[in-house]
Amino acid sequence: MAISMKPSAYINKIVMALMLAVLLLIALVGSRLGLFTDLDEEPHIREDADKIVVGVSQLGSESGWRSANTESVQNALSKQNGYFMIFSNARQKQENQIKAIRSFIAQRVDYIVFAPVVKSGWETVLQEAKEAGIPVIIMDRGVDVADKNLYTTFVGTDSVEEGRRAGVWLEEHLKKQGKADERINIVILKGTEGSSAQIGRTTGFAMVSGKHNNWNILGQKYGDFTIYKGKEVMQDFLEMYDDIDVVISQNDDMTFGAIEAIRESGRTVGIDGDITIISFDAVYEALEMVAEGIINVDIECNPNQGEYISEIISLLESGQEVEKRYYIEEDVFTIENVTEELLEKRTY
Ligand code: GYE
Repeated sequence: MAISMKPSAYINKIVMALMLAVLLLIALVGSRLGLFTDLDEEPHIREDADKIVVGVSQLGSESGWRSANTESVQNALSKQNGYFMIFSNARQKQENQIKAIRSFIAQRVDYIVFAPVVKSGWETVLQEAKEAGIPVIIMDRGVDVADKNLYTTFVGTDSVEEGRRAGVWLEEHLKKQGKADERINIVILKGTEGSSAQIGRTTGFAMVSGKHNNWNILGQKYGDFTIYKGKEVMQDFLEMYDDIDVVISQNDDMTFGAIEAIRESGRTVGIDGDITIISFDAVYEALEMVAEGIINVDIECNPNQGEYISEIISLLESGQEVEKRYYIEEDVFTIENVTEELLEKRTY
């Protein structure tokens, strides 16, 4: 007796056979296109064999300056310029940066660029990059390592010099006002604890303030380079001291917050105000406030570091030597030199 199949079982068999055929086809086409290779292994080699692969670890997005810095790097290391960039934002955490750098090493990038959130604690991961033979370009903030061969070069700003410039400006300002010998009460809003920008600016300013016994530093607190923290710290200072003459705020974002707090307390700022404001960075909005006499002086810190990085990579690509350190040119802005023309050119 012939075994006859039920119609539904028959259909099931046909469907299975069809599915198998489709899977086989996908496998065939997929392997031709290289879709099934292990993604952890050299993901860039296939698509971007002709590009220079750069892993960039940015420390966060705390300030206007930082956004401009990120944009500068992204513009310089673009596809059109021959780069394949892998970008990672560490959100202010050193452990995130270490993880990102390790993943760049695992992906065997050609270069690593990173802006270290703090100065110390990089030896191990830099050693790993060195052993993998990957050149490391440190951007913006510095690192504190005994063996300078752990990285290839540094591109950034001289934060000690920036701090010193703030001190020198105050010295001259007080002289002009005939207050060189008066007691001057100062508060300092410091950036991220342990960052080279904070340490450098504090050290540079102290080099000048240390020479003046009449400069009385009432307090110094960390404001993390953010508007929010800057305002909070300034509110604390205003509650504690009612005779503040000068605010040194280590970046523009904290300055914006501090000015808000001062105004809310009923006091005034700037050239004709109760409190002298010294800021750092010189982003567009802050320069407008300098032009209006709200901020007395802004010590420039230049975030346009991307071009320098791509130039350094070009040198390294052609086997040339690079310097150990590149400082970017910077200015000091007061109401005297913030012109319409300068504001028009300012892109950040
Ligand atoms: O001044 C500040 C930023 O590291 C120089 O970091 C940089 C500083 C900059 O958040 O705005």
